[in-house]
Amino acid sequence: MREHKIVVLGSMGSGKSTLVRAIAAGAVIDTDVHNSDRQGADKASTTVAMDYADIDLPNGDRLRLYGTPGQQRFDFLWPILLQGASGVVLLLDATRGTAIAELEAYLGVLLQHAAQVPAVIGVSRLDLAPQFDLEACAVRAGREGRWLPVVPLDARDREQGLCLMDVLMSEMEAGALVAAHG
Ligand SMILES: Nc1nc2c(ncn2[C@@H]2O[C@H](COP(=O)(O)OP(=O)(O)OP(=O)(O)O)[C@@H](O)[C@H]2O)c(=O)[nH]1
Ligand SMILES: [Mg+2]
Repeated sequence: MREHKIVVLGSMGSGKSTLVRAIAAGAVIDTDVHNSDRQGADKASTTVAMDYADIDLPNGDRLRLYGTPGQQRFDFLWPILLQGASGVVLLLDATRGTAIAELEAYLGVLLQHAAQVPAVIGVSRLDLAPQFDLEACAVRAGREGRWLPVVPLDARDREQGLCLMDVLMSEMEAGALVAAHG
């Protein structure tokens, strides 16, 4: 059986905890508390350490899924959680005017702490921001020396979450092939 450590990064309120819960369909450990940072994101709770779930995939593989806390004051945890990761999901909140700048910042985090780790960009909350420029996002994601897929999704929807994982697993398989054959 193959196990994959997958880490979900992204700004506060982008839906990291929601995605982990949706994919795990219930069996989740989370560390969410009452949210006092309403400036960061206007929602009831926020993650202070991580979300965690074990997911058995139909193909027999197991995902160990970690959601990071989005608040900037927890940025020291991101590299710790990224250690040993075999894949990364970078979640962007389409409703934030600063989404592309945030993408830029998180790509920097990846470059510094997980440069070789396969990654995909998920864009959430698009139903609330239909004017969001996915094209600009894809262009920025392609300037990284490697091409990162951009996948729009509703983080609350299990099927869409699993689709995102499928894209990531394909990236991981492609990465493994390249590593094996140069
Ligand atoms: N309308 C809509 N809501 C969404 C979508 N994806 C996520 N949400 C909602 O957005 C909010 C995201 O909250 P969380 O999952 O707590 O976000 P987080 O990234 O874990 O935030 P922190 O832990 O604070 O960093 C939740 O209320 C979700 O229900 C989407 O595609 N559309
Ligand atoms: Mg969270």
